[in-house]
Amino acid sequence: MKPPRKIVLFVPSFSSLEATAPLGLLAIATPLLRAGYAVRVIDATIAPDFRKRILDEVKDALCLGISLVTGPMIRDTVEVARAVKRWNKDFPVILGGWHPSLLPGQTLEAEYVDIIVRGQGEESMLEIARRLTDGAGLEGIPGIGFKREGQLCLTPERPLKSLEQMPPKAYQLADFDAYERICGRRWAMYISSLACPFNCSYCTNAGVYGRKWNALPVEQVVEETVDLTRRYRLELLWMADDNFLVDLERALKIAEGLIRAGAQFQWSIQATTNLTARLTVSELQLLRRSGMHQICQGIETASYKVMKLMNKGFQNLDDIYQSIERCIQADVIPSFNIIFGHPGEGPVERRETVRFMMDVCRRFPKAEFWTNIFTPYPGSPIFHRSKELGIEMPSSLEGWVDYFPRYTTLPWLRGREHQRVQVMRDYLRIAFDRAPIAADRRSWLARAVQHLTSHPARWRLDHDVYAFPIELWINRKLKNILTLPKPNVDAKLLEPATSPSCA
Ligand code: B12
Ligand code: SF4
Repeated sequence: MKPPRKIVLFVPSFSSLEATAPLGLLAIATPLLRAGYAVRVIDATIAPDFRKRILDEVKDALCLGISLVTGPMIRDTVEVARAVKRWNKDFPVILGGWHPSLLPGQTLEAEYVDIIVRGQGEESMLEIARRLTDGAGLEGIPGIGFKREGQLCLTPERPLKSLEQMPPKAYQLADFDAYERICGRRWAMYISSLACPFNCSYCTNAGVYGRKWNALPVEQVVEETVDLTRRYRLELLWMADDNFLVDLERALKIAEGLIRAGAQFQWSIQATTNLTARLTVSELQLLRRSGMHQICQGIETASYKVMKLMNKGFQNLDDIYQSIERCIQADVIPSFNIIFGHPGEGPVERRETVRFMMDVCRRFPKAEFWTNIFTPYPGSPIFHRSKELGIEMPSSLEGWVDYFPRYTTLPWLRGREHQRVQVMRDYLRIAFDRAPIAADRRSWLARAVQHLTSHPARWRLDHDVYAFPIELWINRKLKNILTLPKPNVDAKLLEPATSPSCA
């Protein structure tokens, strides 16, 4: 009997309503399709019956590939892999993506994992598929790990390829109608450059991409993005590049190209604060005219002491203020990420950050902030200090399920202080309005309550008082009354309950 030529690819839910096609799987699908394999992509976000579908699809398939990052995605990964192994213990289960790339050995140790792929997966996955088809061993394929007679074998790293050398992603496999039903907006991610020249303490980027920034040519970006948005009627593209503005001239040329091509879509980027601060108002206006409406920047802290500890010496608050002013003038939303609880951040430094956020939001109501709690990821520069910091590393793949920046507890931020930070984060959420990618489906009543509660929330944040958080309670009650679509894995449900009486 001929070996099957179908490959099933699964991506667990991202715990987010901001649903769109998983680029990692679309990337590895192209070489497989070109080699004549049939590819089924099953995304838990849009397929509530994903367990059943996977078990149906694997019956006449060659292998199952799963894409995952550290955190709650591991829960579905383990469940699905175990279920497949119960059906057929010899059916190959392959894990790829950031978690297996950063912790290859430990991931491969799981009894339900046969193969892991480290780093870029396009060529590795194809080579694995070919060997499985031929019934051959996996020796000699760089960048993978597999088991041989119960022993773990990790092959040497696969040299990184530039983005230009990679095939286009198989967007045709994505069911954009289904994503739109969940998210309320029709959008996709697009990658125009790879890696980042910086090396922030908490970031895993350098661990995988080695700070070797490289980018697609301007013409290709313009052509592909215009085609993609027209073909699938997308209203928004999120450039998931780690740092879109590394080459400013290129960024401006992309904007010019999109204007010339009559592009009709909105797009947003991620970039560091220092590179964003280089943009003049007229450059920002050019980008805005081309559709770029938002720049997401990881400021992470407003304390210079913590910035230094984060390896973010390139940031300057005065520059950031001026840059926000220019963005607003050009009608570009400056959006910022904040990390609370980085080692070295105590209550004093946290207050500096909250005061900065309050000041920015009052002066520039269009600016927005998103907050997280520091999560020490394997592969990040700070991770080698985990022992000294008292962080216990989970000893198995399953142990990483709860590693999630929304509710991480740390040896120096736990108990009442952790609860206090969580309540503070909730107040920051209601104090100022922010626009997520997902369509805003709140009723007028929910909006009105948010508006009303924003005033006491601001007072609390100004005075650092979070006891008896009645406004949060009202907001939550309302959310429960109003039926909102829920992602399959709602990380919010995993959050430890916040005590109503923390001060
Ligand atoms: C877009 C994105 C998101 C989106 C995802 C939207 C979506 N629908 O896919 C959103 C906003 C939801 C998100 C959320 C989070 N993210 Co995120 N995200 C990214 C980002 C910027 C791009 C990912 C991407 O699509 N890349 C492009 C594709 C082509 O690359 P890729 O996924 O790496 O895939 C390649 C390889 O990994 C491999 N591969 C991938 N899957 C598979 C599967 C198989 C079988 C094989 C063989 C190979 C393979 O081959 C691919 C092609 O080379 C990355 C940073 C980055 N540079 O990748 C961070 C990143 C993945 N995110 C990260 C984090 C930490 C998070 C959050 C925890 C953030 C938060 N504060 O909550 C959450 C986690 C959500 C969850 N599920 O648990 C970290 C992950 C670190 C880690 N240890 O896993 C990254 C790496 C950022 C960073 N530099 O630290 N994220
Ligand atoms: S956090 Fe952002 S700026 Fe810092 S290294 Fe990672 S991708 Fe680069």
